[in-house]
Amino acid sequence: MDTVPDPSFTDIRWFQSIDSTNRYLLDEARGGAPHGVVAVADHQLAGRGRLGRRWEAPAGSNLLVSVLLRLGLPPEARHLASAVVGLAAVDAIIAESGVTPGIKWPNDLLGADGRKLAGVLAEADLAGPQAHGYPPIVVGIGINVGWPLSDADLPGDLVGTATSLQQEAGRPVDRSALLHALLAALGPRATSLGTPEGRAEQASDLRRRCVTIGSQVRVELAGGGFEGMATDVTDEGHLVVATGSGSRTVVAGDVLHLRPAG
Ligand code: BT5
Repeated sequence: MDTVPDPSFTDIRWFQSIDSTNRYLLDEARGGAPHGVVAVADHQLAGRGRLGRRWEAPAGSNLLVSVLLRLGLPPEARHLASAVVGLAAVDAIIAESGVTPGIKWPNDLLGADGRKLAGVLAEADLAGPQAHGYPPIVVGIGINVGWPLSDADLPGDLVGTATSLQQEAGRPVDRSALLHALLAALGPRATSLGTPEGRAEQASDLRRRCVTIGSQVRVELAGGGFEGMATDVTDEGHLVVATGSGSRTVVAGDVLHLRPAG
């Protein structure tokens, strides 16, 4: 049987320097850009994390990439849009470096000892113009490829918390090969979000990779936090946490691993 090439993620715009690849694609989306546009940067002047935090990466060292998604995704399953980018990154990292990262819910990729290897930021413009039928979701991922090489590279607040593929694999990893492997893995994963069966499959992959399940966690929410044992990820990609007073499902929030699984 002939294989049909997936047309997604072939419009790759690579910048030497830009403020933020997420900001760029959100603006492009407002101008009507279609599903599948990719922005990559050698250096970001204002790389952003969640909740106004900063994403650090020296010029030319790490993979900084965002994708514009327009998916027929029910609003309650929106978390899966960022999950498939994390899952595609795991696929690519395994293929290109031999390292197998775990996923910390909602979206961090962790090295073997729990240090952060990558972070994902999803930003939706649900009120913006719905060009091409679906609202835009921009998902950006920063993967530490060549930086940090050791704790000596890190600013004080990140010492002991961040790692890189080069540290984990013990050899340099090619950023461009990693990007192409990520986009190749993302095509079919993003397409599968269009059906309930496909979404269940992606949620199942997330469950398999998620090292938060089985961990004692503290969940930080806008109005306060709570502690419990993370027990599952739902088919919408939400985290289930067992507490002394019953099970709670977390749709969005920051999670701290108090005692890791196993
Ligand atoms: C994230 O936020 O982890 C999302 C990071 C997304 C970055 C990508 S790069 C391409 C695209 N364009 C953008 O502008 N952003 C996206 P969060 O969970 O809030 O984590 C941020 C926190 O991680 C910071 O406050 C630091 O403590 C820490 N951090 C910053 N840079 C790091 C790095 N390179 N490695 C590990 N930890 C880092």
